[in-house]
Amino acid sequence: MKPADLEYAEATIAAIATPVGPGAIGVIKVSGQLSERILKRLFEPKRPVEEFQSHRLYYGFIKDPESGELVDEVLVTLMRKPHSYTREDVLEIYGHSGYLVLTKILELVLREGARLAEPGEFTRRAFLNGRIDLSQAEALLDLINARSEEGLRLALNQLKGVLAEKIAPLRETLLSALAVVEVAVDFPDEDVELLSHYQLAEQLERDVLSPLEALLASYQSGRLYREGIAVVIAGRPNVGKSSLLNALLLEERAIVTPIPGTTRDVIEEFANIRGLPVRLIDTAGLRETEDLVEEIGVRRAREKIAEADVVILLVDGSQEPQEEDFRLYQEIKDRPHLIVVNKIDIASEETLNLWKEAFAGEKIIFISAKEREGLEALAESIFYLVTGSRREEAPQVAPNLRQKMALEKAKEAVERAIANLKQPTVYPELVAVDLRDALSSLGEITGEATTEDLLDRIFSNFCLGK
Ligand SMILES: Nc1nc2c(ncn2[C@@H]2O[C@H](COP(=O)(O)OP(=O)(O)OP(=O)(O)O)[C@@H](O)[C@H]2O)c(=O)[nH]1
Ligand SMILES: [Mg+2]
Repeated sequence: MKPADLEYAEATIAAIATPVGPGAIGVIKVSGQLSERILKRLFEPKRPVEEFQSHRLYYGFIKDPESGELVDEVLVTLMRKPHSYTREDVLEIYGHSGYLVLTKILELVLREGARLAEPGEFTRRAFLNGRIDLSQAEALLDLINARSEEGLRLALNQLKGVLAEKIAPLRETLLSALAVVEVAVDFPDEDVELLSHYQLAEQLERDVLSPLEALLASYQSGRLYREGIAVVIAGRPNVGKSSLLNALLLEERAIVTPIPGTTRDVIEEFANIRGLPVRLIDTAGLRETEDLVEEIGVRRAREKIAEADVVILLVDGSQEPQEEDFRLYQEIKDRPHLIVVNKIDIASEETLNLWKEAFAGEKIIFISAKEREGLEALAESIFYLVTGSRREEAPQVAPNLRQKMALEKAKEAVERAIANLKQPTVYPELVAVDLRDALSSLGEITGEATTEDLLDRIFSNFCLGK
């Protein structure tokens, strides 16, 4: 939020809340104390209304109060505080979607005293007014951006407050430990040790440190489901990379021809592999080339390989292994990779055996992109390569990067407290500092302890009208 003054923060805000373009309905959202006045000024109900009731739909027209011009036929609803998204009075106007109509209504709303909302400002108010915690606000973003069923499930869990629920008992334990330590600080001469230092350290280990470690572990697997993974298909020209991309996508996305060097740029599309959002990347066939365009394509392909979570080295099973295949293998062998032998529908037993020998010790998957054979096995191998185990399921919660960093800070502080408590001479002041650090780091996750900067950073990722 730019101007930090109160007036700015308390102003009535408005935005178009639906994607602008031709569609069935478009929604204008208004939040703040002017909502009802704006409604009364702009809305002409079909049947006279004495007093607008909360959460009721009214049918009528939006009319410019100055010119008397009719702007749109609409439904409106007023949601009185605190029973609304932002916990302020919220007005929603459902008009016909169309750029001109919606901007016209928005202009009228602004003329009546509202100001344009910033991205995420409605949600920010929901947070500032205590309706949701910060992790729930972030979950809304995840929800909107979810690319897979699992990602959606994780976002919904977080929206329900699962992460905050898991953190609450940790805070409780830290607070009671802090109370014990502070008694020792305040009454150094009293010999009332409620818990021995060692017991306190053990309690922190059991009730705070290990749950923190478990949450941190869920970051890694959660990230896979939330953000997805990048899988690059690499290989010599003409081995069937684009065919494989199309087969996995179930659509003819990339051009396929028998001419080597068909693909000259990087092609990326999202696919879903066992609930994992996967960015599939088809690349230019890797070879030495005189062609400038192709050469740039080859360079881009190498960049993509460097960033990939998984590299598929695709080879042509209908031909014998070639020098170039081995050179490429050297390039990718230190990255998470799969050797995939294509065109088994036209390959002879002999050449397939040559490939088995050539890559003995490697996991080899045999497929035919053309006949769509072996694709299940390939999907399975990709899944296990990134999730690391056969049994791994998506975790219940998946902290995002910001939350993970706060968890790490909390963990380090708790570790310091534990180490201090295990010293022969314990300085309770020092332990108290560490415990308070841990508490404030955990507070950052749910938003008990935040800064304007942090809020700006988080909410600016939202779209307008959210
Ligand atoms: N028989 C058979 N032919 C295949 C298979 N996969 C691809 N092809 C054929 O191989 C040729 C090259 O396929 P592409 O998918 O364009 O190969 P590419 O690796 O993308 O080639 P570049 O973009 O030039 O590097 C085309 O004629 C495909 O029809 C397969 O599984 N079996
Ligand atoms: Mg291609």
